[in-house]
Amino acid sequence: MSPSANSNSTSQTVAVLAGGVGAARFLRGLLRVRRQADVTAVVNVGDDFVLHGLSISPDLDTVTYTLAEQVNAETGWGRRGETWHVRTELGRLGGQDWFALGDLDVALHLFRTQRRNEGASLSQITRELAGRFGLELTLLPVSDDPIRTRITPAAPAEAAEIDFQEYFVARRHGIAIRSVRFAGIEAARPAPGVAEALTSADAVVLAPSNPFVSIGPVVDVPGIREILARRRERVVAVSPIVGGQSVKGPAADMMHYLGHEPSVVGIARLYASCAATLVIDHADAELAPAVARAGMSPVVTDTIMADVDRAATLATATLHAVDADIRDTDTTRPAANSTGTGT
Ligand code: FO1
Repeated sequence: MSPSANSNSTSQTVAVLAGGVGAARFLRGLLRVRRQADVTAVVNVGDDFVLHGLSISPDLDTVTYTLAEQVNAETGWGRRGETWHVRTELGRLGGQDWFALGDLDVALHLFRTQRRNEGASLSQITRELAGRFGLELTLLPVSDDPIRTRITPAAPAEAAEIDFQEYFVARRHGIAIRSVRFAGIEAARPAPGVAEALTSADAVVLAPSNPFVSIGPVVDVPGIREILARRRERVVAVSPIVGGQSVKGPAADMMHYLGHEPSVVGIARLYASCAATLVIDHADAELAPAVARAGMSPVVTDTIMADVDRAATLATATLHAVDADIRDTDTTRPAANSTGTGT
């Protein structure tokens, strides 16, 4: 824990809406400036699927491995120091090896699958796994109910609808898409603790994750968007788009295909109803007035998390942004196109 954790006046308890790699890196930085006990991560489960009969929750695992310093730093997912005997043998046998499951990772999926078969909920299993990886933050799947992200390709020759991992991994998110939906979400309830954390946190952060397939299946769980909208001044988003490009993954391409401007302004239009502040990179500073016109207070800072120190600096700027926004709301709110520095 950094010495700054207790020595500044910014929001103490923090809830983070999280996808995979970008969110995990943000959380790692956040835990340099906040105590684990003060942080709750509410994680996307739309990417979850069953392969070889195993229950796989990629975003929960990416967050767990990253915060436990066990992640493969190159890919951002999977285990550090992984071996691949199972996958190699599976390929030799002619089995499905398109989704890379390392040996250590397989053990975790076996554990989750066994516990599911015993009747444990995903949030209970996630708590057990977080404890076994030595984590003390509250790590929650957004829901214990099944939510599955499904993608409709744009080309009529393609299948009518494909599973998220088929789009993301098997097709390397390289195809044009027509739409995204979250099967099961209408009936899904927030997992125990999710609504409470989002209601009580001093600050709620939408991590720099894909707005459609990472943050979307979290905020679309019935009740979540309403909580955020009611506490909008306490909600801050970090843009996953820098200079019109995704920092990682297909966010910018998806914005284009789904009819949104692939820029921080497009992000502001998507998030304005449930977050008051948008943290954008210096590369997009000239778009700050347009972000303000789209309904979000822009804060310009360095958002590229090249290492954990920079992620910690971004986390600090993000928390300061919420508090600045609250102060502005309480007293004299600056003109809509003013640009904070985030420090
Ligand atoms: N992503 C890939 O691009 N290729 C893979 O083979 C792959 C395997 C994998 C195994 C376990 C796991 O927890 C994650 C894995 N990921 C892989 C990442 C993951 O599918 C995506 O990053 C997320 O679903 C998007 O957030």
